[in-house]
Amino acid sequence: MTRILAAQTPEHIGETVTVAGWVHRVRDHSKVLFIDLRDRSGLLQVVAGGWTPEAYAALKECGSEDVIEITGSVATRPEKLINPNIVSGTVELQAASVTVLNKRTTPLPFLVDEDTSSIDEELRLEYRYLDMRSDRMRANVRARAAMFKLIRAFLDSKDFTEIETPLLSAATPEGARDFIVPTRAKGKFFALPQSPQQFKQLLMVGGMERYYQVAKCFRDEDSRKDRQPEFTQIDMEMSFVEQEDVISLNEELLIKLVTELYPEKRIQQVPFPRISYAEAMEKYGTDRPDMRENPEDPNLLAFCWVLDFPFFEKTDAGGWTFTHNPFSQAKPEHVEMLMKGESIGDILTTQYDVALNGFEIGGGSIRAHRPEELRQTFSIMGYSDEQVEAGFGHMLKALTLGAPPHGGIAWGFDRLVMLLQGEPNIREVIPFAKTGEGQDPLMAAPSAVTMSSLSEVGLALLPDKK
Ligand code: AMO
Repeated sequence: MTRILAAQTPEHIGETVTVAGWVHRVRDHSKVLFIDLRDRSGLLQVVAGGWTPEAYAALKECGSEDVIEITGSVATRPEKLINPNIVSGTVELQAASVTVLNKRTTPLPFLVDEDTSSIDEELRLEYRYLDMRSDRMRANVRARAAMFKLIRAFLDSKDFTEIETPLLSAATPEGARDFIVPTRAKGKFFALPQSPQQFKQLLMVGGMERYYQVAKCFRDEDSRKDRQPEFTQIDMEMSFVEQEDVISLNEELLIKLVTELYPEKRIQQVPFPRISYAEAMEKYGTDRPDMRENPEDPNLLAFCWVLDFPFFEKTDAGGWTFTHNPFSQAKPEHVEMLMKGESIGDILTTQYDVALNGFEIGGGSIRAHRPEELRQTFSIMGYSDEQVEAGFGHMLKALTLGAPPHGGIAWGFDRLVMLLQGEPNIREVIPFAKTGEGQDPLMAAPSAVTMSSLSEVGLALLPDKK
């Protein structure tokens, strides 16, 4: 018989149906046995007793998290036994036959019929597939999917094209350390992308005009509550736009996301307030201000845009480096300063960041689409012509072959999900997250490789430092 879901059982009152799922809880009232069966739709109460001795005996053998299939008839519950807290609370299934599809034979490392947030996190990550059976974790995983769906529908409706860019490629500067991938071409390495920055700009040169991607990014930096070595961006780029176009499109999308998926939440101010970097630093002491009137309110969302960032900052060695993105354009009124290399510390960039409740959830800029501006940015940072050519010659060349004005943004998707789901860190909303130390306890990664794998890629390990 075709399987139906727990949530569908109220549509089948009086009928014989088959359901399948996990044993969530067993309540043994000596002569009557109740089992809460869990499937992807929720819970169903199953009952067996002396009137169906075989089903009763089979269910009596079942323990938490066994996977079972049950055929039985759907009966309405008396008014006073209706349970409004479960999807099938108006009915119960009277079991006639039970098949055990997979018996759980290992002791459960923790219970999943209750919230797991107080369980040791490393243990939860090692057994993430169990952790995910708990309500909260399942809701977090599904929230990501609901958001992807809405974001894709919105961007598709605005004539964007979803395009994948390579994971194996050359390094692009985003300010963190790269994860490098050795190859069989001895001494040659790929770098995993810190972001699709260069590719999305090249897509604009390629005439795609409006690109987006759910992009995996890799940054070898210390993890924090809002940082993982591997994370997800909603990345986009548009041609023939100015700062205002990118900001207003993203604001529209963020508002739509909240109103449709989180109707219980309130956005403090629409349009989102805008604040300059200088003012944010002065008033809030940070470039990702928490503007909430009442930080105690879990349903209050205070978005804001932070603008007018300095393009460059001093390095420890006394030179200059970019604050956000070397591919950005200076603010139009500061392009001349950039080109003359004057008052470098005062040059502002077209960078815009979007912050939410004190977290930076996205950032982008209008890009330098004229090669001489990009070249000048690298020269201010002290790159020699040879270094620029070697590192960015491909970008500079592309900008000489008909590059439209363009700009874009990337959202830190995991951070946004964390804030909307009310979680304290991004690991809670990443299906298979790494620990705070950047380890994956489930797959035991990173891990050693054999000497022969190393020698195939021309590597040998240095001896341990004494
Ligand atoms: P940026 O480096 O600001 O910009 O990254 C965009 C957003 O990604 C999020 N983020 C992270 N989330 C989790 N873990 C991390 N380690 C991590 N690092 C960054 C932040 C951040 O705002 N290419 C540019 C975008 C552009 O200019 O279009 C970029 O990557 O929320």
